[in-house]
Amino acid sequence: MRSGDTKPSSNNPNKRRAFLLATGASLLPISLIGCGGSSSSAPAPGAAAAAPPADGAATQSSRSARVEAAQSASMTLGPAIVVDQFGYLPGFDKVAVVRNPQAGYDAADSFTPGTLYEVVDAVSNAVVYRAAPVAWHDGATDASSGDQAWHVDFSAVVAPGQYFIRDKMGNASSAPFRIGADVYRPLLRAAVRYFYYQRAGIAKTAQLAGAGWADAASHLGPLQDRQARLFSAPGDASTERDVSGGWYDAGDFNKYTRWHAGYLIDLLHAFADHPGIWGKDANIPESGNQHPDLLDEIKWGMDWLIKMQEPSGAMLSIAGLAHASPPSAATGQTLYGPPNTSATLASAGAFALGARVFGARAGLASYGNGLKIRAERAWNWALANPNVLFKNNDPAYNSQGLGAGQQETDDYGRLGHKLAAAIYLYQLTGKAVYNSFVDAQYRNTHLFEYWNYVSPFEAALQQALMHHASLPGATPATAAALRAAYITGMDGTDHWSAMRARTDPYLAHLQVYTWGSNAIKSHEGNNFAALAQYGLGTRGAAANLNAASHYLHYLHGVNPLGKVYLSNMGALGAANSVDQFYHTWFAHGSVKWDSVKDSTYGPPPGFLVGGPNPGYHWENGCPAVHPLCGTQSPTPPTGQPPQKSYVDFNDSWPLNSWEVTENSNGYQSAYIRLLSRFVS
Ligand SMILES: [Ca+2]
Ligand SMILES: [Ca+2]
Repeated sequence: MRSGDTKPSSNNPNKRRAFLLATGASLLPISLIGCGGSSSSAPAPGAAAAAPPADGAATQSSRSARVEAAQSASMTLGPAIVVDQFGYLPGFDKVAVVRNPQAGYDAADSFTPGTLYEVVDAVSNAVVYRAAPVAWHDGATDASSGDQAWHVDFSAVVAPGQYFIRDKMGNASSAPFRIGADVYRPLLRAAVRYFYYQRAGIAKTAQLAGAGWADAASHLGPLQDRQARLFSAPGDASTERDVSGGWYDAGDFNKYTRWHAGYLIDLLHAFADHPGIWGKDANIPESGNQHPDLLDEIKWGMDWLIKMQEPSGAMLSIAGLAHASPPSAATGQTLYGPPNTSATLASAGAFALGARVFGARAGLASYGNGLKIRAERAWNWALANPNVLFKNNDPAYNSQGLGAGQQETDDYGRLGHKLAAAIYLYQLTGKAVYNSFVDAQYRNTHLFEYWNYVSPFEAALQQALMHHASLPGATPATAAALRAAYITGMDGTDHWSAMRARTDPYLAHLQVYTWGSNAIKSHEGNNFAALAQYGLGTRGAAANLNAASHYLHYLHGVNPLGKVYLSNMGALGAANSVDQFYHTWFAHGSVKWDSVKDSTYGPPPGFLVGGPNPGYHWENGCPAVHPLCGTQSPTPPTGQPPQKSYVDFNDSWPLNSWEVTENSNGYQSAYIRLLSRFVS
């Protein structure tokens, strides 16, 4: 940190909030495509979005007819009792949340819990456990959710089976759920299969993708990914190069190098931390080979990153792709952006970590060695070219229309990527130069500059730093300082203090809800889990993993909507999962893919959506700018307590549903990392 800077007080919430929002804004991809693109006959504008969310009752599940019959008549806009709809691990905490809405779209609902709750075996109908609900914060209404809440702790139930929670007097029941050691394994498979659907440049066969989502290889036509040209020279064949493969970034199909490198690092950590849990049964093209399918998927992504590297070591910044539904129908030209330092530093880290992970696998040693050479080449180019910027979609760079989200970052962002690259390169090569860089720079991270504040918005950097502290060769003083800072930070206001105080009635506190809040929930779960992973602090692994598990349960239904924030999970046991979300392929108005309920197929299972976003707003200029605005900004998500700022909708401009529901490979990799900690 520059000496003489005036630092905000450590307990100044406004400064801290500004910091969070600023860092969040620089890290979250933003997708803006398809202005006015819907050709379908529009329903009453906004009508779909304004409709209440699906009843939490188990309408998709015939096996739970008994549960449905027991739903309280007084709750029509949402469930009264919310649980993890996939279930719980036997030895872990289990807390159902009972809710009485006070504010938000369901404020007209009310629920008064009875004095006795029962855990019921869904097969035998036997009551296996009884507990009294405990009022959250003496009956207060929580501002983040707009709800009064009660907790029913049934952690004592450990026998594998299928259950539901029943309010004996209130005539309400939860969705059914399982208890078992394997409850999350099918989810992990679905979450990994997400990346197969996101692949560019490969045919998705009916056998692998399912008949509803089969599609020819996308973006392989004339002047597309195999003949991509520099964005500023679209008519110049001499700039052509092959940028085929990789993954569509989110609901948009562009491929952003810096972000892509980050996805690879997250997935490589997930794989390397628990190498034995990954199946070979994901039903992807490589499911028949000797490698776990997640590793195959990572290699698919790594192969694309390789294509983006120039002989100098520099990394091309972005590939901008055409859009259509299905993806194979896109015929427009592919253009790429020039190299920039940030993408090159991020890729140096991904190549280095990949070199270690792939290099240790039988049959992939030479692939790993190639990645090692690429990592050092990228590092050296970035050292010699430390400030090469490129902003896509920016008039200052004459790059309007190239990509959607802004892949470029700032000085601090580059420092973070450089630190991560140095850490992974040091582990890979043992060269002192990388270790010295970490020693010289680690105190310039926000973890130190902001009084040991651990931020879920800086998960990738914090993850790299804790990884560094675990390396046998790390400088002892550096490793000790990193560990101490992280422990202090995680003890603080927004982490263990909030968990201990049950600041959030849904037990997954976030200081702020932003665009992509479900990713931030995943990161925060991973923040707690890192304490267990690296043996940090005094609480022990079980306590830290229990804390992390509440963030997983939030994403699986322990939230004010009682919603599983993954798409189309009815067949995998969810009573109420995401019906539709913003994605170019699974587009609003599509007869085949718009929604699970109203289309032939809907979207595939397993896509994590962005989540509640109180910053959502319809297009500036609405309602005058276009009839599709309707008369008011869709409510919800508009005008709600933060945790209720959500509805399943996928309307494009001018309703801009991407701010709430769009998926992202970054959200998905964070979720996979969290989920994998609970699969054995
Ligand atoms: Ca495989
Ligand atoms: Ca729709």
